[in-house]
Amino acid sequence: MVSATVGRGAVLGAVALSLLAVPARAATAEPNTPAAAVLPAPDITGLATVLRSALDQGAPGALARIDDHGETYRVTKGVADRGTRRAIATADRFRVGSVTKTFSAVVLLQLADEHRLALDAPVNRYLPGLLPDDRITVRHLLGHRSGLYDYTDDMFAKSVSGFEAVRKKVFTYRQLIALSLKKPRTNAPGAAYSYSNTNFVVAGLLIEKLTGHGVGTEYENRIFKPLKLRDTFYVHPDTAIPGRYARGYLTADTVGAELVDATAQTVSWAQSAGAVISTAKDLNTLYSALLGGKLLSSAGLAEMERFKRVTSTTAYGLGLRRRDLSCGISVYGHTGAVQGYYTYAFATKDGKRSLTAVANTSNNEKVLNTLAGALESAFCGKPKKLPGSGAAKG
Ligand code: REY
Repeated sequence: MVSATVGRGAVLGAVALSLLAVPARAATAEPNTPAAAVLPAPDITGLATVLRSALDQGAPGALARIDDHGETYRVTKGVADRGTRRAIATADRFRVGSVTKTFSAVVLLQLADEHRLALDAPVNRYLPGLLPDDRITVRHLLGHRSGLYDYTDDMFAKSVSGFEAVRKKVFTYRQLIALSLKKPRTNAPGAAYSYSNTNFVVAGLLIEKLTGHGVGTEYENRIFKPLKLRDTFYVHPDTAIPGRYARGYLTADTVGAELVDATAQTVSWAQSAGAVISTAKDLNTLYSALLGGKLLSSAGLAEMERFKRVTSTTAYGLGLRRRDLSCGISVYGHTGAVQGYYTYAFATKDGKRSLTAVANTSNNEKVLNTLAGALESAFCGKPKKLPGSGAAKG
């Protein structure tokens, strides 16, 4: 059930894999990381170990794909389907969760590029009376600084029963926003970062208001089609993933309880905050194109990349995360957590190396934290030997 593939589909063992690591290529140094003049070769053996650990911690399957300057690395472990035991494949589609937020931010930043939207204008200018505070701007939404309470905190306080209560429901954006507004704001507009799906639900409503189209149409015309993302879909409120996909398994809150097959759902509780379906290849293409300047003007991309620190190793721009890795390299992308799927999709600043790693379970912090190790393997390469433990000099 274990397979690891490199390049154009050869199936190789772990030993052969380590011999095949491509030589390090020169890459643009990150402005904030002068030591990172050369991007280390990806550590494919390390990546396989990360995915194996995710399985040991409860994920039925895990996949990773790296696209690096035209070279592709694929690693998989475990199954796409616990019933049939079909092995998971890197081409399997899955629910990307909040990676959707990058798609929504790109649409709004393109509208800003087209002078149809001002980032610092109050949301209420475009949607009169929607929000209870005229000071909340579009930029606050996209940077999670509006203070709008995240209604999913209540909705999924109990993971399985919360999910079952909404899996077939169809919400309007306004119904979701009303759920948020029942609760006090978490901070004054602009005062602090507080991650909230509500921000990107308002973003969806704004896209609809400004364009006269649903977000699916705008994603399609502005992103899916131009980038030829043929495995990327927005099917809301359909509950099925089209074509070949990995099934997603939600971990119950009770230790030892059976996993819940969460594959079929409307994802209406998230919509423009989390309902896109895609593949590892397409997400790598998305971030390569975005960071390579193919989706936004350079001014628009610069707005997206105005990062504000969240933790010592993470920062948030506009619908875009930054993670600062142990080797001093920073990567840019988004994470996703929707019932049954965890996703990490990140790329280097120039977009020339990208990684998507997925586990087909969720509500399992161990798996989530383990999967973050895929970023280290993909972008930092093999861990450096400790001084004194070999030939490497400290
Ligand atoms: C929703 C609950 C998490 C997931 C969320 N996802 O905000 C957005 C994202 C779209 O960031 C669920 N967790 C799980 C629970 C926790 O139910 N009690 O892990 O499947 O991607």
